[in-house]
Amino acid sequence: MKTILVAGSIVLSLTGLAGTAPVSAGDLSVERAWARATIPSAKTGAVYFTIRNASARPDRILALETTVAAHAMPHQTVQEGDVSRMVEENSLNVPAAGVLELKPGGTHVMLMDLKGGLKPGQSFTLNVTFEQAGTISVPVTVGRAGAMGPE
Ligand SMILES: [Cu+2]
Repeated sequence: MKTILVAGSIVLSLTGLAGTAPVSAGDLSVERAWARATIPSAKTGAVYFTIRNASARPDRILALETTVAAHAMPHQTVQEGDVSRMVEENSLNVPAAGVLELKPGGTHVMLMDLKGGLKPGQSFTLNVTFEQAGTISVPVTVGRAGAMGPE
């Protein structure tokens, strides 16, 4: 009986990770890709993920594209006293042999002109084009509104 319970919990945890499995191209891998749920009429949303670069050369994001929004662009959250605002970044750099982490309150991919909002449990593809590694199709899982990480 004990054995069966243990096996059951392993299956559950594997299913939970399925939506955020790493995808890679060349020396880059993208993992833990997620977005926050929005209300159905929302026009903007945010996507977060972690990029690992195994190469001795830096890389950078040149373009972002998805079917759920008209535009996707890199944004940075800037804190000025008590006020935080978002500014567009021209490109996102992935350091040589390093990690670029997109997370709430920091760097993120802004989705503009969403086509019907983002629902919890929904998944969609974000195509991320890098200067060196080429295009990676990243599966994104939508978590709760206000979530601080992938579930
Ligand atoms: Cu933003």
